[in-house]
Amino acid sequence: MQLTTIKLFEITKISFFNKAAINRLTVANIRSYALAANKQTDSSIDQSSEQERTKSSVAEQRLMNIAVIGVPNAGKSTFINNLIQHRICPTSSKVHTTRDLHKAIYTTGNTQLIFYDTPGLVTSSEIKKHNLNSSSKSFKISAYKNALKQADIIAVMHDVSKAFTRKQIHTTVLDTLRAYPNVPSFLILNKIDALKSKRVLLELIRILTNGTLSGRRKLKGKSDDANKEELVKSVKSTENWSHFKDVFMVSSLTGSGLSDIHDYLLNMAKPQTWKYASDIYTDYTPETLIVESVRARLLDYLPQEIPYTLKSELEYYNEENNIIYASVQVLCPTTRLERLICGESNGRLRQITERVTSDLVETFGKPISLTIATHSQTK
Ligand SMILES: Nc1nc2c(ncn2[C@@H]2O[C@H](COP(=O)(O)OP(=O)(O)OP(=O)(O)O)[C@@H](O)[C@H]2O)c(=O)[nH]1
Ligand SMILES: [Mg+2]
Repeated sequence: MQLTTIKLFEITKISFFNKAAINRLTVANIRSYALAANKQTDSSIDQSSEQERTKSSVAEQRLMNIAVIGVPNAGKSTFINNLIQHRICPTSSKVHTTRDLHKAIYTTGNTQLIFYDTPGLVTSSEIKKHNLNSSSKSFKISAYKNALKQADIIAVMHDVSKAFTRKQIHTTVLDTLRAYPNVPSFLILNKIDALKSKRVLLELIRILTNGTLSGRRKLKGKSDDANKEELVKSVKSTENWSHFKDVFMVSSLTGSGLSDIHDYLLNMAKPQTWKYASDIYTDYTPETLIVESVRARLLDYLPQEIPYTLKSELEYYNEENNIIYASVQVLCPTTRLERLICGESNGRLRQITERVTSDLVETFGKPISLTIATHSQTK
């Protein structure tokens, strides 16, 4: 293939203020581009039929606002990306990947679904541990409030892979549900692929819904009065939530069970004018998406708390002939950390740059030439 003759990597080192060095790694990721180009040819047919399908008169339009909430790392962003089959929300294996309220907009047929990807709520000790700024907690709470004010329904994402926490809906999530009693909610048991036995799921549903679904307690072999008494007791001693409308069991990673939620949400959408044009898929600017995608992969590739000490900033952004050119600078507190990020012969930085580039090709559906530059603030 002709494209293979094009140079894949270009690494230059330049000096910076005598003391520090900026280490640059550019990846014009031709392989991802070729993949995307193939995908685009295949999907160009889909896109034109999609456009036909999304030509919907205002009178027929339906809308649904879905706030996706849960503790950090529960899989909220992965869930949204895989449900709508478009990488819009940056994800990573570490907590606090999503830092701000972010909308993913999905339009199909006459229906628009707006997903509010929220940052996981945190306690004060977590703020300290992950080097989040002191206003993070109130900032996150206000992001939650904004999402919930707009929401027609709340999707509670619950990670069932963690044995220590899976029997309890986190107090921050319960507090949020209590604060918005009029907004219906449903529970998503996520990461079921990580369970050795699925038998535990039925018991978990019973525990997490306090034995109820839509407030109806299902107690076999008891009189109505006994049932009522139990229900009152359970609401009083509530450890979990008695008012979920529905429960789904999914693996957001493999996609198992997601089509049921897709159809469920489409069916529930109410007649209402769309908030966005059918070709808009996010409220983030491309610049923010690029910086957040770099940050997410730094979280993935670097050990423990190190990535939380880094700051990523956009240096350059331009789009020419349908190709995105972008440069992101990663500020490292010490040269030791800078060396760690770059790895031997810049190997790690190259891997990170390649990975972010391929993420962004999926996001934008067009080629991107990305430079990641590191800059250490001290010697
Ligand atoms: N095994 C498994 N892993 C999953 C699943 N869903 C998400 N993950 C992983 O869980 C990690 C966290 O996923 P995210 O989508 O970033 O989680 P989040 O809830 O958005 O996290 P924050 O943005 O930090 O609040 C990633 O490594 C995902 O690959 C799943 O169904 N199964
Ligand atoms: Mg997230």
